[in-house]
Amino acid sequence: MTTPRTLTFPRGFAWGAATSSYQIEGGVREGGRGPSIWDTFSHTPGRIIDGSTGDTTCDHYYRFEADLDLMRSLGLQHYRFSIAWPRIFPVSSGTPNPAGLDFYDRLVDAMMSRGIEPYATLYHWDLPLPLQDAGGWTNRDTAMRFVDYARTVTEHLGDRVKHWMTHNEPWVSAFVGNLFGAHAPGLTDLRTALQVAHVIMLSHGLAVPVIRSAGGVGARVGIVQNLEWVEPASSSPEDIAAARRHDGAFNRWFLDPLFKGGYPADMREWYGADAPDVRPGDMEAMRTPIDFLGINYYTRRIIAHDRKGDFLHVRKVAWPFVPRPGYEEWEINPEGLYRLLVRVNADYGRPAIYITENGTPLDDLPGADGAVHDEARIQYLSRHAAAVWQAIKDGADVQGYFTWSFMDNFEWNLGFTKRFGLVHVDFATQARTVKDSGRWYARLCRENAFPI
Ligand code: IFM
Repeated sequence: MTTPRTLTFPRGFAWGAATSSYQIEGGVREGGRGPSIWDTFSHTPGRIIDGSTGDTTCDHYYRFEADLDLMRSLGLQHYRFSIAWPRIFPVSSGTPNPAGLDFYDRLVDAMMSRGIEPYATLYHWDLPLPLQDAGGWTNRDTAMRFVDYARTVTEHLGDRVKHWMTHNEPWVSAFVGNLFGAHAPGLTDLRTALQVAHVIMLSHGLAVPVIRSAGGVGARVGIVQNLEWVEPASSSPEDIAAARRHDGAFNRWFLDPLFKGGYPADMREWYGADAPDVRPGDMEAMRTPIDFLGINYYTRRIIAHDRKGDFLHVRKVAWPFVPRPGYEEWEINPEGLYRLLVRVNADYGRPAIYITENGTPLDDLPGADGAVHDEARIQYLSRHAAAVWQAIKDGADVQGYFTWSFMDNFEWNLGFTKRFGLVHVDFATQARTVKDSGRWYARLCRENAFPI
C-alpha cells in the first residue's frame, strides 16, 4: 500500500499549540499572586544557566489579548495553557484570590470570543511556596489542597472550559525536581522523588471525579505524561534489561497506575526500600477512569546497561548519531512517536489520546529580512504529524495534537537559551514575529491535512 501524497486527518481532529503559566505569563507579583517554588528557584544564583527568571518572560499577563489575536490570525482553534495555582491560592488554602480567578476569566473569555477552544492544565510545576514549606508533594495533604484548587477552578471556569488536564509530566515534577535537582525545588533524593510521584498521581486520581462533577456537562478530564520510546543498545540480556528498567521508570511507573491499578512489580522490586508509602485506597484512586491521556513526546532513548550509570544503572546511548542543533540530548525520531502510540494502544486498552506537546528547540532568530526561516521546524512538525497520521491509521485513537510551543518562552533551568515557538519573541522588546513554521502550521490547522 502506498502512502497518499496528502495526509488528511479525521474530521474534528484538534490542532493547537501549548504553553504554561510560569513560562509565559510574567506578572509574578500582580493580582495578588503568591510566590511559587519556581520564583525562589529561578532567583537562586546558579540554578538557571543564563541567570534569567520568569518574572517577565513573554509578559503574557499583560499582552494576552494581542497574543490571542495573533493565535486567531493564524487560525489556531485549540490552545493548551496552564493555570497558576499561586494566583488562585497565594497562601496555600482558605479563600481563593478573586483577582487570580478574574485573570483566568478574562483569559478564557478572550479565547472564546476569538473562537479558540481552551484546554486547561491545572499543575504545570508552579507549586505555591507555602505548600513546599509544608513538605510539598511529599506531604499527602498537598494532594487534598490540589483537590480544593481543582474544584475552585473548575467550578469557576467549567461553563467554558471542557478539557481539563490535572498534571503536566509528573515524571519531570518528581525526578527532575527531586532527584536530579535541576528543577524546583532542587532536591536530590530518590526516595523523595518516588514519594512526590506517588502523591502527585494520588492527587490526580482524587481530583478526577471532582473536576468531572464541578466541570459540568461535557467536561473531559485527563493527565499529561511525558513518554519516550525506548530501545536497548544491543541484543545483550543486560542491555535489554536496562532498557526495560528505563521504560519502567519513565513510562510504566506512570501508566500502569492509571490503567492497570498498580505499580509495575519489577520496578517496585528495583526501588526496594525507596518505593513510596502506598496506603489503602491509593491505587484505586489513581485508577479512576480518565477521558483521555495526554502524551508529550520529544525523543526516543537507546539504553545500555551501566553499573556506574544513574539510579537505574543505565546509560543513554546516542546511536545512531543524528547531529542536530539545540537539544543535543534529544534525538529527533518521529518513528518513535508512531511506535509509542501503537504500544500505548496495545498495552493500555486503546485510550483516547491527545499529543499535548511535541516540538523542538532551534537557534531560529530573525534574519536580515526580519523573518524567521525555520525550515528545520517545518521538517520536524511534518514528520511527527505524519507519524501521528500513521498511528491513527493503524488504530490509535489520537484526537488532537498540540505543538510545543505557541511562542518562545522561559525554558526552566535553561532560561531563554532554547526557542521552541511557532512565534519568535524578542525578550528585550517583546516583539512577536511569526516564524515560517508558524505559517506552515497554521495552514495545517486550517486544512486538517498537509502535503508530503
Ligand atoms: O518547556 C517544556 C514544558 O514545560 C514541558 N515539556 C517539555 C517542554 C520543553 O522542554
